Amino acid sequence: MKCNITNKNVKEIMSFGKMPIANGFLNEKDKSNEYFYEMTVGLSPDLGLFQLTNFPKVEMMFHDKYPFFTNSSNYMRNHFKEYAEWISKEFIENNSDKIIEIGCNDGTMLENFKNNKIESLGIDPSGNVAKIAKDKGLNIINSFFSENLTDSLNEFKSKTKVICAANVICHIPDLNDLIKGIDKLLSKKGVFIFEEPYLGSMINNVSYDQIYDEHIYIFSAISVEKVFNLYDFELIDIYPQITHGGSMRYVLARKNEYSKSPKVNKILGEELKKGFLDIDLYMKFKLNCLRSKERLNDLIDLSLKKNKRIGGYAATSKSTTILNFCSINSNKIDCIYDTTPEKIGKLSPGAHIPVIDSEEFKINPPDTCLLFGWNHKNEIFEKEKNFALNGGKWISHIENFI
Ligand code: DWN
Repeated sequence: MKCNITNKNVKEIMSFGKMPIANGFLNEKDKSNEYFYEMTVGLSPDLGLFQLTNFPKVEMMFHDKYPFFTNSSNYMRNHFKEYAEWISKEFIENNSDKIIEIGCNDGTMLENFKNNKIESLGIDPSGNVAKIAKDKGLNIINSFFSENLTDSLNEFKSKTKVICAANVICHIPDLNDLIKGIDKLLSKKGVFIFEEPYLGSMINNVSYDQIYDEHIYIFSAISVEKVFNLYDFELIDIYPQITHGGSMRYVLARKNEYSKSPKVNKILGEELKKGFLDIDLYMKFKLNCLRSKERLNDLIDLSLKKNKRIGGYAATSKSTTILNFCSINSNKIDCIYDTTPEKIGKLSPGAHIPVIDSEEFKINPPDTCLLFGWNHKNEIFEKEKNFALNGGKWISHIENFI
């Protein structure tokens, strides 16, 4: 599939090679039928939008067996509680205000609005996670968000004060359709708030593992401002976040309805100065990715030469990019420890490394452990503090991270 808002003049930056579905954890018997696509990224210079230049059909990524659950991290649960409290404080004025969350997953964010007595709606295309949210008593539609869908949402049309999302908007290929749908739902003073892994953090950390099929775009303030400007929306505020290794929260509203925070122009200016519209920046990123691949393979080979047993920690979507880009398989990494029942007992996509229950990590830890859930470092290190105390060595694909 191609991105429709941006596919004109996209300049190719690099290929990460053949990639499977990032969350396509599979059974032994399905190995021979595994789907792969060529994962290439590019930049649309007009919009400064960093994006995949092709990716699998959305139905292959989001379905009734989607194995990511927002509540799998204590830290993130708390983050969403604070996010919801902040939205209520800043934007909810009275009980007649309505809120919609696009990509509500298991309802971790939306349940925080239950006590507000405002009308809320969650929309998610993955049936299994949507069911968990429904079972919490939330108002949920199991569907992809689209302009068409808004035709069935009469009670929310032009009446919604807040549409929010977290780590979701970059999953939606058709940004034209998305914004048209948002436009139909928001009230005159309505705001669209979303947060996502931030392009600037990805470039700084060389955390190329943020790039995988679900992350069709890696946004910056410049690209968000430019894309939404096309539909008469503007960026009115912006809040850097530490989640997911460096994210950004964007607040958008119809043009001239709110005054603009000075932070917006400050961050836009900084991005321009750093060269976010300049292909050279991304060519340097490419070189850094290639160097990072070499460094990680050297680290792993060094451990193997010393007869160390290597494991991976957290079977994240991101790990699929690292393992497949760096050609690391079960000859090098024994297993990946994870908490998700839907992943345990399966093989990692492409690399086919067995995923096992993270409880095993306490009983029979490896000598060296590659931290795939690096964005959850504090939570994981606290939980697994005995590993390092007993001589275990954490490693990461991100230089100077551990
Ligand atoms: O955007 C997305 C983000 C928000 O979540 C999605 N496209 C999919 C998913 O990406 P991810 O899989 O890289 O997310 P996380 O939150 O970095 O990792 C979640 C995985 O880590 C789960 O499989 C559970 C595992 N985990 C664990 O085993 N032990 C996580 C924690 C915190 C732990 O202590």
